[in-house]
Amino acid sequence: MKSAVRIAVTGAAGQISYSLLFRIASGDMLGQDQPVILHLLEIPDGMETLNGVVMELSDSAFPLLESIKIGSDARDIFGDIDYALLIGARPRTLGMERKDLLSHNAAIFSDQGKALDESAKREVRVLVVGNPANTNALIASSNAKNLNPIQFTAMTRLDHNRAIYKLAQYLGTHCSKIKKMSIWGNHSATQYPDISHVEFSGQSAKDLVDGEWVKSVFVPDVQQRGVAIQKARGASSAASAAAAALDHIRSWVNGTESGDWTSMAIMSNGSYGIDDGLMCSFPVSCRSGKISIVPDLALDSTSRIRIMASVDELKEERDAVRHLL
Ligand code: NAX
Repeated sequence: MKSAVRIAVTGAAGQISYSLLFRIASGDMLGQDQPVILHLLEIPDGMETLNGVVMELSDSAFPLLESIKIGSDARDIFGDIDYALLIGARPRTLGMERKDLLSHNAAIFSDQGKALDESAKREVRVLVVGNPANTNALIASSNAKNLNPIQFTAMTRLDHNRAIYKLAQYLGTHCSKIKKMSIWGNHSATQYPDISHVEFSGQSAKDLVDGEWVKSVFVPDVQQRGVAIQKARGASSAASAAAAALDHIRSWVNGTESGDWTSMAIMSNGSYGIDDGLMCSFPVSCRSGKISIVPDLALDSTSRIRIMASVDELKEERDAVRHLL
């Protein structure tokens, strides 16, 4: 057996965590030979609920779950961790402006970035899920002065998986047959799900789909899928978000399959004309724990316009929190 790794999860009493924690503990994230120690962060108001979650985790008697630590002090909870899944965030409440949401969460993620810098292992890998995820990841990374920005990512894997499902359904095939989907930009309604490079059974998907369907059904439905789920369930996506978080970490650690790639928001290095230093979603491949933006993809003018519209939103978000960077 390997020695245990320490995984911090914030917002541990929330909806996403309620699905995620049990799957991490059962080996779905890092494999059946990898024991885990959970470090769970909640705000004081969430501690009672978290105690209940810990009881259920304990009662599951997971063979891989070595121990659980809980608390409200990020510096303590992030001590010596190998992974940080930053899920906890202030939700947008009725009447709250986007800029208010940004500033509430900016304060949380600047503090958590500093706490990671002070307490986590030097090679910690960070996934930000809490919204606005891209900008929260940018803030956390900027405040972790001694950690490399490449250790920080934000989640667009749920959008990626949604796009795969939508296209597979249209083509009458299974999700596993769809390769090289891309999500560009922000994890928001401006994101650009891009089928330009998708391969399906050795063929280019672009040649098999109606351009009008892509424009008026595929793109808006993927962009608005979260809202559709919220309406149907009366609550936002939780289990599928947890599944996407597991996929994200697995791809990062184990690598993307040859002949395929995935989507992650990572720090831009100027690729595709996207400003250096923005936390933007790109098609990426992972090898030996390293994430690389897929190079040299041809982008038509429609794709460029859509990508840049989302990048403009990322710039606005960055400018609104510049004092914290
Ligand atoms: P919940 O409201 O169920 O849970 C959030 C939890 O975070 C609560 O228990 C709260 O007490 C805790 N929390 C708040 N501030 C905290 C802090 N400073 N430190 C530690 N814990 C804190 O939300 P849930 O449905 O679990 O969603 C969590 C976040 O994920 C939200 O911001 C949501 O918008 C975002 N999402 C992001 C997705 C993505 O693809 N990137 C998709 C799903 C989801 O919408």
